Amino acid sequence: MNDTVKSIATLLKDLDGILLFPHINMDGDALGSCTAVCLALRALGKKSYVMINEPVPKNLDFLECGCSTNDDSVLDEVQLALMMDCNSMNRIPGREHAFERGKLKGCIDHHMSKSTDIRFDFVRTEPKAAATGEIAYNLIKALGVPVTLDIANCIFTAITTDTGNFQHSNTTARTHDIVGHLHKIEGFNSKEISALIYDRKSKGALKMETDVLGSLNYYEGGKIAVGRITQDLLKRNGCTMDEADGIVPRIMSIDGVEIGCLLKETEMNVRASLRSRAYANVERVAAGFGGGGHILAAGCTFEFPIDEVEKIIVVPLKDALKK
Ligand SMILES: [Mn+2]
Repeated sequence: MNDTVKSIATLLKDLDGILLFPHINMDGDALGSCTAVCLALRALGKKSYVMINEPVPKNLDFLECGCSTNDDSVLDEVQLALMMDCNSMNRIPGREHAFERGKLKGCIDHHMSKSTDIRFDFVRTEPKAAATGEIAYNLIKALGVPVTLDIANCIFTAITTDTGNFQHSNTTARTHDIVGHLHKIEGFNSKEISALIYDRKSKGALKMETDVLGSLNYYEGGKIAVGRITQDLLKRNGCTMDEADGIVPRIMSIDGVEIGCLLKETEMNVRASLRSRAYANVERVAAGFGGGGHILAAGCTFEFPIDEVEKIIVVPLKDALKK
């Protein structure tokens, strides 16, 4: 099942009371896509909110636009619960009940992995879309809603963050076409938004980045680089995990690295962020541990200590180099 953006727009026009769900550890694409669509639905006079249950990362604070709430009782009736940039209940922990309230359930995403735990009434998956924000943009156009400055900022953020600022191989002509349209919106300033996203690092975050990059473990002659963020490291630098966003691209900027892996120790588990430069399929590695993502960018979680995680994950990462 893959519904068209047009058919979803037609359906949305008849609905009211819509909750939008970005994935846990929200990023610019998840929150930007949800907020953009929320604003478009509000422009059509509909009640709509973005349902979150964690703080918005500091560098994305401008994406809220008065849309987000952690209280689903703001809506008496939820005619649609819509997941964006994710497709499974385990990506919205703590918000399952709110999602279940949706009389209809929908999904708009660009990840390859298929949901097995939700019966969606409609799904739009575009694995070739650089960001869910591209699909959100097309949906907003199909709804006939004018793109406001707030919507443009949300879509731009979704796209710039998911493309590594237009450097990843997922960047296409369509990506630039959409951003080209955003530049025509009155007041739109990509430099200003980029500075909000990328240039508000704390001194502690920069110190943490330096610590991680200075203690990378290399494997297979430097083709694999593994970094670690422990709770201790966060505390020492007065940082939160969302401030670690810029580290993976730095790992991938090292000459000769094909696979970058960043292990993040949270209070409950260890999350692995995996990236590959050109050919290694890290989506397959992540899927082997119950995670998912894209061929060149994926993630998974582990329930044991970070030292063990490194030993375990390096084995399939080495295999991924051969395929
Ligand atoms: Mn995305």
